[in-house]
Amino acid sequence: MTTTDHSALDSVSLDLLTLLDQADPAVASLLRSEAARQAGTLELIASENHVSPAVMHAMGTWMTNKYAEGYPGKRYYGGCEHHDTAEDLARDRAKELFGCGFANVQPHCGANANIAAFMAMCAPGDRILSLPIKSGGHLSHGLKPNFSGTFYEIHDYDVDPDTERLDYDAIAARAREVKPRMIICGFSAYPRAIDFAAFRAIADDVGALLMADIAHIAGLVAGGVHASPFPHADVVTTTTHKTLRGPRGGLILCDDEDIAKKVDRKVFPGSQGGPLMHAITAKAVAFGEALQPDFKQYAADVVANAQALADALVSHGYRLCTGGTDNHLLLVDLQPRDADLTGADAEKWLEAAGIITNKNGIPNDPRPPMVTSGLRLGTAALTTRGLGAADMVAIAALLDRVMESRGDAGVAASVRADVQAMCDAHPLPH
Ligand code: DSN
Repeated sequence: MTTTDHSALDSVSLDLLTLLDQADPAVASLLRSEAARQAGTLELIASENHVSPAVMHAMGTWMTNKYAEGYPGKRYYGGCEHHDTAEDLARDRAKELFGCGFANVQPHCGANANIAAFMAMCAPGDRILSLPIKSGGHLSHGLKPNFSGTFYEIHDYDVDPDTERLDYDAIAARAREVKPRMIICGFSAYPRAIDFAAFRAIADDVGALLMADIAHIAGLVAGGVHASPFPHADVVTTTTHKTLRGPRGGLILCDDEDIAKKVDRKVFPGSQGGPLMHAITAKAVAFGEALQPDFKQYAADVVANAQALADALVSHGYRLCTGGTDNHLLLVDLQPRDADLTGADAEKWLEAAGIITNKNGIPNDPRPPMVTSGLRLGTAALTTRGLGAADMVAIAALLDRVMESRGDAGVAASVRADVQAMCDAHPLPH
């Protein structure tokens, strides 16, 4: 799709753009450009996806006009009748999806969900044991400038330096040394399955609470292709927009009634004001979609595509951290293929060819975070567009052509044409 070709847009989007052409041409123009960018590029960022038109348009409705501080039935504002219904729908669907007794759908994002979960489970200064960002963790699990690193005493566990996988015996030993109040599992750049039962055993051994941040794998858990953190974790946080394919936002889940009460208090009034009711409404729509039988097939296809992409990249001579993947993401170590190739270069060269990725540190990366020696790839968005295993083999070849040429402009243009053809054959959801 070019900036003037709207054949792949749904009718609501077309109406919106017509409206904005009059109301705000500058915004209409940038939205057209962004729609065209998404339609005409291959999205391999592991934390991104393409929502359905139903989810997208549920975000932009009358629900954005309302203050609804509080919770259904207990609001600080009048006129919340339909907002109560929307929030109850979202909560009930989230509970059904993840098989748990409690859901708070108000966190504005994953980091906010984590702030509220920390506040519910720990006191400032408590010891936390988590995987650092340099080894695949998330900044809200303890990075110094983040709230987590500022207000809590953070201790690290790490992946095994040889296998790059979690070593549960080593984590158990570390937990015995640190004696944390809470252990965090769930990661941003870890391509292997997480053994939540093993983490529970480690937590029980030292009397710690267990928090699982399943932001990346939530859709795989909902789709039944990754083990559930329930009944093992005391509290579960997630975003709603990655493999779960909902609107941007956060979600907190648990089973324990006392923890549930604390979570509600720490989301509102503890760390947020008015909930984003338009986003909550769209979460309800997305959870409804994830409860449909075809979402299980989607989740299985995401994992199958990641494995096909992994195998194809290995056949081109790339080394994958941990040797492969069990989930939706791969972490490519670029160094063995080309010692001078950085993640930053790869990201830039691939973008010029229409392939969108992100540079990512690998375990023990000698390069700084804005450079890196790694590239993180994910298959959630491509799978939404209906690309399959054969396409993953073709995409691996395109990635290699760009990398092999070290960003040559002619090669980028030729790959760009192949990317466009693939995109034209697989339009965005519409
Ligand atoms: N920034 C997200 C990611 O890309 O993994 C995590 O919040």
